Amino acid sequence: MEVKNRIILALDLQTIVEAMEVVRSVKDYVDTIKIGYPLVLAEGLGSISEVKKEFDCKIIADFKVADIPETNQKIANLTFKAGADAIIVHGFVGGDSLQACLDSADKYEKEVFLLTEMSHPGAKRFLQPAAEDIAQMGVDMGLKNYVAPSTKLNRLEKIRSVVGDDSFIISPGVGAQGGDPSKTLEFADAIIVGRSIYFSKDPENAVKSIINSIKF
Ligand code: OMP
Repeated sequence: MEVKNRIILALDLQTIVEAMEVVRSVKDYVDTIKIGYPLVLAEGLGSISEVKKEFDCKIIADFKVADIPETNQKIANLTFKAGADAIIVHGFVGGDSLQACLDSADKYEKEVFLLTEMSHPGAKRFLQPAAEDIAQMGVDMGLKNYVAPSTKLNRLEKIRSVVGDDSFIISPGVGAQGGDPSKTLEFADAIIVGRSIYFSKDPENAVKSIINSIKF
């Protein structure tokens, strides 16, 4: 997936009006937007197509899908039908559950991102010990897209070594959770940024200063 300026906006606002306002102010710099439960549960699945139609951007649906294969497939089908270009899927539920999402993505010609390890401190207990195995499962199943944390650079580096340089890693946790854009981009292909942009008084300026801080 091509990501303009290597920045993905996490649009975790809870009204479509606020969400549209933020996207409008950053649209010259950002062409890939992650929409997840906060906006969709507040405003409906239609938010995906609304944002996409207005700004002609790519949408990654962050539904962290983690169910049995049959349910995963329904979730993925509905998500792609709603206009998402990609979906984020958990790996800890196993290969059959992941495969169901890959099958759906194939059918709709869309993409799957596999979540390996997470950015928050609590992920250390259960997810961290399994993360490399999850990433390896992705490699074995031919997956190209991964999510790995910017807040734990040694772990991000490790995941990169498992999935290889040809894989595409997007990395959340930059800004509000303490991750650094430049350091993250040494190992990731794009950063995911939410609050530092949408809570800024001037989102356009916030994006510009992140771009300026990135040593390409
Ligand atoms: P901010 O912390 O506001 O920049 O937002 C980070 C975004 O990335 C939120 O939408 C999180 O749900 C998401 N995220 C993480 O923060 N950590 C992860 O490990 C994984 C994700 C994700 O899958 O996007």
